[in-house]
Amino acid sequence: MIDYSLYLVTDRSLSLGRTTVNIVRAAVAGGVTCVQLREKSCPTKAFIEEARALKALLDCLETPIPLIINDRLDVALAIGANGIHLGQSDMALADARRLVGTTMCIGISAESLEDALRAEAEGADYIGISPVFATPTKNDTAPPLGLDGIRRIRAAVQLPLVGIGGIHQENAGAVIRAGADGVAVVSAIVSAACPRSAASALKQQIYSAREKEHSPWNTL
Ligand code: TZP
Ligand code: MG
Repeated sequence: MIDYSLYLVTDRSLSLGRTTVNIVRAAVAGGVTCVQLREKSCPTKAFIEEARALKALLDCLETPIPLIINDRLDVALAIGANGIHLGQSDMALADARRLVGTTMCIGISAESLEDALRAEAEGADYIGISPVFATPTKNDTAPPLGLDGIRRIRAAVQLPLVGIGGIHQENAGAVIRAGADGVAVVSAIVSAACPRSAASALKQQIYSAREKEHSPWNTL
């Protein structure tokens, strides 16, 4: 069972010249629980080499951390990734499932309640609620779903939910309190001066939001 609590999505163009491997190493030291390698314009060979290096790094941690590949099922299969993440215009979930069986988890980006219900019915393993807030990191997103969107999807879907889009230290707790199981971030970690402390601060927000949610004094 994957821990989606603090889910790092990489972006080399926002990493301020630092390598993705170094960013990931620092981020996991700070408490990231899951990593998605997202490469939008990397040649296939270099993508596979990078994915393999990350997989080796994450596998040999005391508590190994899963590596999920964005979009490219061929890369995920080549390196034996733990999962694949698919958007609404990527490969259909049923086709991906036929290719990977149950050897990999499949995450689906949902831009609406209907997307989330369909992903659950078709056998996704988790859902990325995309985007929660407006973000300059991705320029082709659907309109933000907001915290209300998370609440609506939470009420209708049993799968693990991970919010993504415009999430940082100040709003991560609200995303969890709205019903997400985890938060996925790009710039809040990869563009941070210190990715390790950024991850650690986010993790603290997530855990303290969960504690408050389960506290007998919580009347919200
Ligand atoms: N998918 C939906 S929004 C997004 C992705 C990859 C980008 C999120 O980036 P940031 O910097 O965490 O807002
Ligand atoms: Mg995609």
